Amino acid sequence: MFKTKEEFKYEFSKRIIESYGRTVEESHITEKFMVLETMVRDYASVNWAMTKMAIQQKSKKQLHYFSMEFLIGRLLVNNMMNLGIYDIAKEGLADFGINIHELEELEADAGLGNGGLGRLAACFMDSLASLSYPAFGHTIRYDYGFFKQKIEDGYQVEVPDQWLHLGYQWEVRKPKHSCDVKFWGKVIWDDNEQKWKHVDAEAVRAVPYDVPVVGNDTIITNTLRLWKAEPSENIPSNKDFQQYANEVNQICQTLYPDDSTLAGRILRLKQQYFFVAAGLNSIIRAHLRVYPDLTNFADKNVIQLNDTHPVLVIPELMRIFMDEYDMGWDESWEIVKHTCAYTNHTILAEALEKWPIDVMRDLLPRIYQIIEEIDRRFVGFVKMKTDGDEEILRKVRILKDGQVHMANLAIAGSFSVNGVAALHTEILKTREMKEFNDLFPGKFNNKTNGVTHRRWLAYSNPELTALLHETIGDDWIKEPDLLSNLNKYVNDSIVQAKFYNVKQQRKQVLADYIKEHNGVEVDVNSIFDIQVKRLHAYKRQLLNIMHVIYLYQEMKANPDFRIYPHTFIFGAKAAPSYYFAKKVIKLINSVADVVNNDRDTNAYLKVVFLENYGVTLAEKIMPAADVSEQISTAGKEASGTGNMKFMMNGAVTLGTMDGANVEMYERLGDDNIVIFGLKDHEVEDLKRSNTYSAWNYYNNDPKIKKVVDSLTDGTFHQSREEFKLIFDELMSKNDEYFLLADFESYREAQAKINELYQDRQKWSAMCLKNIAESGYFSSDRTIEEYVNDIWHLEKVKH
Ligand code: B1H
Repeated sequence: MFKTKEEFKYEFSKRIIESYGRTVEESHITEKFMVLETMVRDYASVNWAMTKMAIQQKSKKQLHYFSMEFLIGRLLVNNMMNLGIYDIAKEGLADFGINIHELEELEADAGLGNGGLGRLAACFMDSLASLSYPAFGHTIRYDYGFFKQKIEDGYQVEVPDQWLHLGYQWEVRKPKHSCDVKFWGKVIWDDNEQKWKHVDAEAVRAVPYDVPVVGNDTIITNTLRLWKAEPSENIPSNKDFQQYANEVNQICQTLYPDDSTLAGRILRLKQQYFFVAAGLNSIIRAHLRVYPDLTNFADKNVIQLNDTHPVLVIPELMRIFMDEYDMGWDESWEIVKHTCAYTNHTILAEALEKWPIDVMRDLLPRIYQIIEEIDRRFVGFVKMKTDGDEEILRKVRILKDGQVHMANLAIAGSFSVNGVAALHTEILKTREMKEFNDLFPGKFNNKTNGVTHRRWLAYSNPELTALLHETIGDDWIKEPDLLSNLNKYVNDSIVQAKFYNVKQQRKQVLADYIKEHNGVEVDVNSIFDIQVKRLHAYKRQLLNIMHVIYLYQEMKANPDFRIYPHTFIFGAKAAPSYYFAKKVIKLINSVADVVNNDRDTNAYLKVVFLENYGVTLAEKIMPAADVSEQISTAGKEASGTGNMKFMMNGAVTLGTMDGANVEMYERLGDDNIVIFGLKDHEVEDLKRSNTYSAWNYYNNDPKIKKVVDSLTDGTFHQSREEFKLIFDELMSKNDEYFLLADFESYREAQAKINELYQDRQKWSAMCLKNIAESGYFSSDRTIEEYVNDIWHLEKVKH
């Protein structure tokens, strides 16, 4: 493998000639890109093979992270940097007259996920490899990732994400690890063999594509296994092949871009069982290549279930142990319970998965039968523990109301249940899952989320990284806690000035992007106030834009009222069927049109909606923010992870006491974060007492009335019907997420930001403090906690 620039150049030109029969100069830019990616993958392959051998030979326990989503984003720069070959490649390419950044831009953003949950899985894979822990990720190889968002006339339009267009150089197809997964059919008792048999089933071939997960400064290279569905060799006899093939191809066609409702029910359940069954099959076979039987399965494997989507792991493992390896129920159940751990990511009722019993019974007859037995035994256990308390039983049962309750199955069948931030876990333990917490003392635990500081700071913000290196050295890359060494420099005016410069540079990069993509000129001296995340009512992008409307109205009405110049920046995809969310996008764009073109105010106020927010765009946005908007209704955002990325890049959070904001506040204190709004218990009290009235706020606060009225009086759209849906959500439906209750406190918090920013030194000190305290929010810390409390892995050394 190449070690010097000259070796790199030799290898690069050799590969171009071998692959395309041309010289480097003659080759097309996509050919250069594909050869570079292949070279990096092959470079990683040596360590990859060694890692697999080391795990086998040293009989290490492995983690298997099952997730319907891995929002990995681009890998080229990340992998080259982690391998320490970025500079060699960059300079070698430059000698050929190739700008490495142009090649980087050709890589598709692998969007195999919706949002925070999928990006968390990707950050975890990076930390696991970088900390040298043996880990496998299992997911689906979707033909189309999360849709690309276009904005047309202010409306969101969804375009398919053809991420496999140029092929995916990172993946390696592994047909030898293929297996069949069975659907439909029926279950019969075989008297001869004395066991249950699944007959007349339809088989689907599962083929794995492995992607190397390259750690930073380690020889450990883990695997992300993407499962693809193909027609089996055992073609069903009762179906036309074309129809069968179409049905098979549908399984991996699209990611469900909907994290608010469950769509396409049967297909989604098929997806879940498909990758769960395939993944487990490969794990069992790998286990039996090293050990004589499955009795030590739980000692050598731990399976983390990323939300309820992969919870069929529990009954499927039972099926494998009992039906394929002749183990008894009790022995199988003990192993399953010691292997599986479950992470809960939300308390939103609509996201808690339930499957109609008849759907499950038809599609997965043997699995359903096993779930029935799990439920039957669980009912016995609960009755025994609670002296037959019917109310508790009703809450915790797995099968009820004609549905299979997946979270209940997950809790019953795993040894650990964790929430993703302290407040979220507390709410699970004391409110949402209280009965379970009483039944299983000690099973519930908290693992506050984190993000990889390598991608989100070191690689995406090289300017800030250089400043950190000259100020506190580079040990923080290995040990992110050492960012706290920056605490010594928070009040150092030279470091403050340098930080301010870095921030201005990064704001310029984003401003250039905005100019190019939105055609809007924004002032880098204005406050960049940014809210980027999925669009959802509880995340309250609407509160943000309502406050913008208020500022605009106030400046129009009162020539003495002027704010320090602000640029309010939004980025958010709405689920395609989520009409309210799509209307909020249209509202933001309509407000932007009016405000940006109003000469009375546009020196003070601009609004920008960035289209197609995703991992790659986030890498440009995070470094450029002055203010990070984290304004969900308290109790609703389980953790948030964007909040952490902003913090690491030196933005000040404007947030509610929700999710991980609470833990940021604990570290930063009142002086370095701006908190507003109702607390979780206050929201709960309001709900319980049934006293909240949106109309009271509307009638008693003229500012609120004026803003709300502007939704339907033609200010932002000629049709008064355009934003009626939003008006109704606030007024007729009594404002479920308490925007009006929090409006005044939000307005005051914004006014405070307006003041604070104008003291440049003080502001820079706040930003530096945020960076200094952000080490805690590295996913390296989160992973170490999972390892110590749940997974019990050992580091691998070759
Ligand atoms: C989170 C989801 C989610 N929580 C259902 N739940 C989905 C639910 O396709 N679906 O059906 C997809 C995703 N995603 C997020 O997880 C939380 O809202 C964030 O607060 C949290 O930071 C993130 C990671 O834990």
